[in-house]
Amino acid sequence: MIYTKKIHFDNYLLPIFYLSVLLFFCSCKSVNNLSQSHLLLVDSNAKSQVHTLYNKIKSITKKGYAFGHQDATAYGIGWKNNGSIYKSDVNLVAGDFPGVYGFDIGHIETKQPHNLDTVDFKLMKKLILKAHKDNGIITLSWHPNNPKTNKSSWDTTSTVKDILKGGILHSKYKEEYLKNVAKYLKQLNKFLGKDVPVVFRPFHEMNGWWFWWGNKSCTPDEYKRLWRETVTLLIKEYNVHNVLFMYSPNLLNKGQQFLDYYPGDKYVDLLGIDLYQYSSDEDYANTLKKDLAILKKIGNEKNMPYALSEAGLDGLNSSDDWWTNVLDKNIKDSGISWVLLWRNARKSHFYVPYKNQKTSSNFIQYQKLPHVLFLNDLKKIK
Ligand code: BMA
Repeated sequence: MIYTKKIHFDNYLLPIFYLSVLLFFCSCKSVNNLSQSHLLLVDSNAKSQVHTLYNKIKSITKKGYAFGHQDATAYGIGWKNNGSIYKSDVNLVAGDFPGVYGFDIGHIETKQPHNLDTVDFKLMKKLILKAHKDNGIITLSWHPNNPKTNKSSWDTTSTVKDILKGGILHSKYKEEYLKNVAKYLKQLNKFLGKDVPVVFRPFHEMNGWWFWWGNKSCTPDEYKRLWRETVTLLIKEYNVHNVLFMYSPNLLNKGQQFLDYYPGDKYVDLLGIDLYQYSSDEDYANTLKKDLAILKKIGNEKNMPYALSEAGLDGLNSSDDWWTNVLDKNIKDSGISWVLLWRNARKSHFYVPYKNQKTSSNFIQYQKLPHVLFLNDLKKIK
């Protein structure tokens, strides 16, 4: 009797048991889906090199963060690359090249031979390929002219709504601007016959007022549509498949949220923020701490890598130990994959020391920190 009853009990429980197992696995899957949502890239047809780059960007944070410099190998203080030299102020001072290379493709949209800062596009392509060959990471910003006025990025004439689908300037944006951008991105394919993967960071600092895609010139909704249409056209219409897409606002002013202009997880692979020093070291330390904590929280929630996409102090005229005591101290625990210092244009506009600049010996110490990864360190990360 007891035996019979037990059999009966088991038979009765069996379907419940299977159902529970099923429910358990389903719930695991949804948790998994959440935490792994960004194993999926924006571009479902991204080349395998793009996946490799994405994994590398994620792996960096296990060791520290990479050091990057805008236009590192294109020019420096007192020199300009004419195609026959390969150097960088970073290397001249500290003996190693940056791990991350920023370039800007502003003016490619109108087929100019060189970008807005006079870097020849053919040379830029060579420098991108060389950086990639050396195991560096490439990130491209874009300062396009205002398509309504043909003036610079800083011409804040309201234009975004006109270049969206249905707008009077849409065909100019699509057929001219984006077609030329796509053409250039697709030309980055000459390394061992394979496409060079890059991080593309268009329409940055949108929460500031100074660009035609900024907060005084378009609404958040128009901005998000611009982003989505741009990404979709590049991938679907122009078959660009060597790109990761990075969303990067500027410093968050009072009342601003990091995600105010965010176009959605389906359209973004990585997050960034641009934070410059405009006043005291102490103020900058606070800015870095505050905004990088926000970036870290959102990056972790979204399971997306993130970077300090632009940073620095123009002219490096504060403390001599700015590199270790201001920059590194306030970013080293933030979980960023890299910091990109802005360009060394001239002695009145530079972000990385040249020989004998007053922070150069501290920069050498900074380069030696084990968690700050320059090119030789980055070569070891797969
Ligand atoms: C700014 C300045 C400009 C430059 C622009 C795009 O911060 O460096 O001189 O044209 O970036 O690189």
